[in-house]
Amino acid sequence: MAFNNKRIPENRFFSYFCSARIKHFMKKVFAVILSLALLVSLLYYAFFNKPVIPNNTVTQTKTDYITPSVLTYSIINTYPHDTASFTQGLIIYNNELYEGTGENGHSKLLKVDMKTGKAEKEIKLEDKYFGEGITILNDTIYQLTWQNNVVFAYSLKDFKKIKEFHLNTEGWGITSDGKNLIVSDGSSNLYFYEPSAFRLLRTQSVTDAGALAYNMNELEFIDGYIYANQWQLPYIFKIDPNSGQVVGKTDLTEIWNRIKVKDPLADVPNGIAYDSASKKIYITGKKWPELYEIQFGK
Ligand SMILES: [Ca+2]
Repeated sequence: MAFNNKRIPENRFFSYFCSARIKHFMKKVFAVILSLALLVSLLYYAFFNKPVIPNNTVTQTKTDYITPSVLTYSIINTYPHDTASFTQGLIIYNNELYEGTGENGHSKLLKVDMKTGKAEKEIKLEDKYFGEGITILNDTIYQLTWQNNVVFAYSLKDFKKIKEFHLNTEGWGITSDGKNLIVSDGSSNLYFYEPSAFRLLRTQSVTDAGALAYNMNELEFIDGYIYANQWQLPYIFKIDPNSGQVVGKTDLTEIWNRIKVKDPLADVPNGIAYDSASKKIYITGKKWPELYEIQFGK
């Protein structure tokens, strides 16, 4: 029979059967070994494998930084403010209010009667200059310009220009710690200058909860700290001048909203002045119709 001719001989059939069983058995053994190897590897990595750190590698450690406290404030008094003034600098010196304003063609240095908001004395800058922050140290008024790289120094009594200094950066805000001048340029840096030659002494970066703080604008030195408006935002930073850390933050949103209702053309908050004799603090903004005496809470 054709069928019989194709039958596997018994010895060959036995050999084939055994071979198939061995293959099947070997596959099982291999699968078990593979599973065990995988399990051992996982256990090893889980319990014994630690990262190897070379001796000269500095591990990343958490930087010690201060989380700024919330500085509340209350309005003590309200005064009129000239809405033509694009306020860039505000200072009280010998119980008198001085203001520096910006915009090409409108930049001024003013002595202002706080009760009326009117200028008692003023000079206008040449149209090419965009005025910025002002401060007064030893009866000399310093006025920054934005991108003109010039700082003007005036005599306090008659606003007569007595010096000009070159500034490498943009000029935004300026204040004094009673010895040196401190300047902001809209970046995260504060620059400390020796006043007689406007020589740069040091640069201090400012950090807010460990991150660089940007757009610091008008400045005021109050009892050992630098206060700074943050441009386009409602915040005033309280900065430790030695570490550059923001230690406190005030949110002027409520007062800014109030101003915008009074005058839709009112621009950003900008302007902090401190009367060290009376311990009074004043704030205003660009083209704001009002200037406020405020008191910080704790
Ligand atoms: Ca100021």
